[in-house]
Amino acid sequence: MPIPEVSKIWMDGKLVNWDEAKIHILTHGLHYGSGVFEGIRAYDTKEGTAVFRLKDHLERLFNSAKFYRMEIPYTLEELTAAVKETIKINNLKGCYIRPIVFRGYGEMGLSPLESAVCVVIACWPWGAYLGEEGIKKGVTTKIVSWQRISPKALPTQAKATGQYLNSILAKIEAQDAGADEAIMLDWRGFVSEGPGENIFIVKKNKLFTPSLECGILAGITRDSVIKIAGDLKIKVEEKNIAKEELKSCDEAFFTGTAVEVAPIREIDGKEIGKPWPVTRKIQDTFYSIVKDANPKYKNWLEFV
Ligand code: PY5
Repeated sequence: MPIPEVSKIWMDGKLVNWDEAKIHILTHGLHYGSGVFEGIRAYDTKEGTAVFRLKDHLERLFNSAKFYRMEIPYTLEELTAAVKETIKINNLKGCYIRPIVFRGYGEMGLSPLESAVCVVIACWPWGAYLGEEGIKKGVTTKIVSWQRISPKALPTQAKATGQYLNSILAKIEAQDAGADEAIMLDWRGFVSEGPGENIFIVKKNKLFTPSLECGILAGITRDSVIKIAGDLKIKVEEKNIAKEELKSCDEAFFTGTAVEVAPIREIDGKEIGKPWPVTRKIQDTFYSIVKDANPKYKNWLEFV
């Protein structure tokens, strides 16, 4: 689906017209994937537009940048203000926000240190990543043959653009098999995550999710779900999950900013989960936070 155009994009401190938000073809980040980014959502809550866990996302952006020795030439407070400004200027209520920090035009060698660090913030309206149907009726998945990048090859906790080639291959393999989304195993064969989302399974009313050593991105939605489950008195364990445990679970669901909380309906052609009693409890609480500004979790909302 094409990106719905809005009016302005924030580029290195200036608001530029959507059509003029361009970079040089010899940008380092384009050639080598030397960039880091975030995916954030703002929601049209009943108390106004609010960005979900903005500070946590921006902190992760700064942390990702550190791995690649990129010094972001703005403070966290400045980027917070820039995100809000970009939402406001575009008259957006609920939207997806994509800050990206990348090595710009300068050198063509692999050493990135001489290339400028560029910062861009774009936002646009973006519906459910795996479709509204997916949120309601669950998504189909395939356990793909591509392994999730190993923490020995790349810092898996960094959200870096180049790392997403791994996710792209996984996504294509799943789509070719007719599935909505991929599930990747880690370098040891344990369950890791989806191309752009974390995974949880439910077994006997308890939640299990791969631990950080499984090469996953430390998702902010994952963290939110762990806290929500705790409040709902549902036990959560982070551990190594074998492929067989995944396939024989009672329920499973994805979490992520783009995907939100999406039940899994099928794994490798086998139906699972319906009617997702535990998943629905988590999902309902999540949406009560982001849509109705559930007072208990209000500190997760940054009002614009
Ligand atoms: N794992 C990977 C590899 C991700 O890319 C993402 C987020 C997550 C997990 C979930 O993290 P969080 O809950 O912090 O969002 N993916 C991006 C997103 O905006 C990009 C998806 C296309 O959801």
